[in-house]
Formats: sequence, C-alpha cells, structure tokens
Amino acid sequence: MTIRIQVINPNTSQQMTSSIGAVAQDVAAADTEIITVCPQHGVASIEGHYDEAISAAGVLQLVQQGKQQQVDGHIIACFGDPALHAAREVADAPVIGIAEAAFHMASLVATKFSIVTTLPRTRIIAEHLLQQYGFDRHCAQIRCIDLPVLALESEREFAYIRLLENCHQAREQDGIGAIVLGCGGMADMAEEVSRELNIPVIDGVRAAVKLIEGLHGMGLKTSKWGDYAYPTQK
Ligand code: 2AL
Repeated sequence: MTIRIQVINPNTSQQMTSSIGAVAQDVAAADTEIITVCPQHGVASIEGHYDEAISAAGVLQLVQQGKQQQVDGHIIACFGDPALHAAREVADAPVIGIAEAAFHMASLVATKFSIVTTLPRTRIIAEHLLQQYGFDRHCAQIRCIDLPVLALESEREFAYIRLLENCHQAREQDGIGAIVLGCGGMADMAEEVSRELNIPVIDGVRAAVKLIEGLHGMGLKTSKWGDYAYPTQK
C-alpha cells in the first residue's frame, strides 16, 4: 500500500524546496510518495525568531491542505521545527520536524553528537529545541558555518567547503560520534560529508521520512487525547 508523505519547506525558496523533495524521495521506500510543498507567502529563509513566527501561518495552512488530501504524514523541513506542536493539533497523521527527527536518529547511533548549522543567530533556536526535546545532554557542541541559509543555494561549493571544515573540527574536537546538519538546505550535502569524514552525518529530512514510514507501519497517528486535540472552535 502506498504511503503519501507531505514534505513542507517552511521557507519560500523554490530551489530549496525541490532539493529537499529530491532527498526525501531518494531515501523513501519504493511505495512511498513524497509531496513537496512550500508556502506562497512568507520568508525566503528562516534565520531567527521573527522569520519563524512569519513562517508558522504558512506551515499550518499547508498542514490543513495535506490533511484534506489525506496524506499519511507531514514533515516540517526547517531546523527550527516552526509550528510543530500547533501542526499536531491540526493533523491526524504524524507530524515530524527535521530537528527532532535528526536528534532522535543521532542519539541511536552515537552517545554524543554536534550540530553544524548556518548563522550564529540560529544557534539559540537549536539550543531551545535540544532543551525542549530533552536532547541537551546528547549534544556536545553547536557549530555555525556563518553563512546565510540562501548561500547554501547561491554559493553551494563555498558553503560545502565551510560545512566540511566545521564537521571536520567537530569530529576532531568535540568528543562526538555523529553530526547533525542544522538546515534543510544542507540535506543534499549529508551523504558526501559522511563519506568524507567516515562518521554518521544525519540530515533531518531523511530521518523524518524514515520515522514517518516507521510510525505508519506501526499504525501510529498523532494522539487526539490531551494537548494535541483539535484546536477549540471559537
Ligand atoms: C533553516 C532551515 O532549515 N531552513 C531555513 O530557511 N532556515 N534553519 C537554519 N538553522 O538555518
């Protein structure tokens, strides 16, 4: 039976949306269909609290749309997991953010991991998520390549070199066994970095696809008992 997974890129970059979709389709099982979308209005990249707040409305609209299309799961493919809990109130199917997916997967293959993300100002977002999800004890370090999200598209080769340098430093200096990539725009670089460094490098897009397939296989959906119940009608 075919599984349909809606992959939401919360920023409005078409190029990043297609690259995330290609990675998701690549890791998906043969009978999994990936439907990749991004909001029509919002921000071109998400690099702070303001950007996250703006993107949240678009994410929730797309989750509603995916629900109407009866998808079997939704992925929020931005490393801040914007609107994750709100999306779970709206959805019936599982909803997974790429940061939480990557943290879970990394913690299964290494006792400690480091995160390599984009701009230093996004570090606090990752720190808050680690604390919220209970993974702060597993994360040794958050490193930043100090490039904006859109440079991952516009200056891909330079960004890849910066990413590789930072991942190399993490492997040598952080006492870790795995690296989590801290941006949806890095998804298509994970395999190459992992081959280069010979340690697990986890991209949350792939991790989230496999987690949704696993949850679906177990017949698990978002609980409607408790705080993930549908939003109250006013
Ligand atoms: C992100 C991400 O994954 N997509 C985006 O626009 N901003 N997060 C980040 N830390 O750079």
